[in-house]
Amino acid sequence: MIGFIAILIVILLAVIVVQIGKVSELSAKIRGEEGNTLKKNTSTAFWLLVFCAGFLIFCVISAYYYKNWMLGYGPHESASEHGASLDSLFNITLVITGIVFVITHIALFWFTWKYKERTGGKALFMSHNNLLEVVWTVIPAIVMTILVIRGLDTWNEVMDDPGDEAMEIEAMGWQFAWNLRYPGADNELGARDYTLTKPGNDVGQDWTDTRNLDDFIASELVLPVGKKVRVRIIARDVLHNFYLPHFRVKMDAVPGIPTYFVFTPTKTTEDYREELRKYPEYQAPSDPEDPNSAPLWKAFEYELACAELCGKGHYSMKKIVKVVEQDEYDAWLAKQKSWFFSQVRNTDDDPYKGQLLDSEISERKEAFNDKLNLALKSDKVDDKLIRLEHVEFETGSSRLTELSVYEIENLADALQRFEDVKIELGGHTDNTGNLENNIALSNDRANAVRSELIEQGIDELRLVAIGYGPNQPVDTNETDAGRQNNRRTEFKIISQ
Ligand SMILES: [Cu+2]
Repeated sequence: MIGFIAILIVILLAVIVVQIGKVSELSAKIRGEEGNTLKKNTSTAFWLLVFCAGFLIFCVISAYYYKNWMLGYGPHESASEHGASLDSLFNITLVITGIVFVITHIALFWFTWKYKERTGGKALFMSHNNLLEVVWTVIPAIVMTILVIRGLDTWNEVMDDPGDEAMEIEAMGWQFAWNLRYPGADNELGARDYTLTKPGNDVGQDWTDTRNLDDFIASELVLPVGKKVRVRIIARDVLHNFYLPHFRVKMDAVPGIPTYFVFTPTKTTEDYREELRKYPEYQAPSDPEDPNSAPLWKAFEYELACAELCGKGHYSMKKIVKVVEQDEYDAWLAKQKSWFFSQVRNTDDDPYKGQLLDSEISERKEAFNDKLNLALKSDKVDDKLIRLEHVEFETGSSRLTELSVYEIENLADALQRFEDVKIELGGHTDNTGNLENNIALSNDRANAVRSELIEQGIDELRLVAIGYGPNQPVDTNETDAGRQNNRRTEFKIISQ
């Protein structure tokens, strides 16, 4: 509404100015001062010259004034390896077009002065001028060729495929966010297929490809400094653009056409902040409303943006980018959770549901051995007791589930290594149902584990099995979770 009124006022003012102009023209006519137009033309031409000078000076001053906010200068020198060559390309273009800009503006306004109205002045008739035409065709052609060749050269350098030496990540643009996928421990991104895209599988990862299992989705783009990165760039819906301004990285994300960009970050976020710190512009508070907020240099973060106007939520595609030292990167990496193991494992989408994966088997074995080593080292009775977390039985029976065998194998393996160790296997139940039955069941279960160990070659004299029934609860029997916790098989090291 205010905007509308403002426009209305401007229009009305324009009408008034035009009317005043008409009135003064009429009055001049009445006074018979038509010779005045010559004078007026001269003064207009003069003021145009003044305007030209003012405009060019203003261009130079404003460029100088804002230089520390612009990419490519002062604190904003490129934070990537290839960025410097892109910047020099831009600078060469700026110098060439800058010279042309100044010359054409001076000529434009100078001509309004030189060819202002004169009494008896006559226009020159010229049908064409070969020399002039050759000059204004050849010079731009040469300049363009130089710029394009240098541009192609830089482009080839930037687009050079690094092969195996780079780490690879994937950025998928969608309305309205970025999905950042890292390859996990195997350093390889798993296969994807857009037809597999569904809630819970944003990227369409194919879980039958085991390279996918350790891939993780990161909430921020974190990169180690000095390491070459190849970003696979894809789009799920419309055109987006993967833009890292501080690294001079910019590439379209096109649905159906994978693109990529290779770059090496050379400055950590901290380095960049230290650079900004040297400039007075970045001492101002980062929140203009709050004078106590951190100064701009300290609040600085690299950012990933979408540089394609992709819809009404376009602005929200901003993500923070962190460039850190290798050890900090490794620490961050260790905290990331595989999407498969945290979101998909043992759901209906999991093709390995009901099986143990190799990585899980070795992980469990490691955890088991850690606990055992601790128990063997300790003098405390409590520490000698170890719960067989993954030994389970079918409901109400002493039949071991298929997957229980892995942990029993770990135990058998340990007993073979430590020949002097003798253990007591303890079966425990919750308190539902008949006490005698529970004791019998827990006894059967402890003995089932014992038999399995004997079968695996462990001397039966080293193994005692006892059924405790519900007599040694470790949790409440009032809740489902508590009862489940109480149903367990443990072993105790009785001598070593
Ligand atoms: Cu976008």
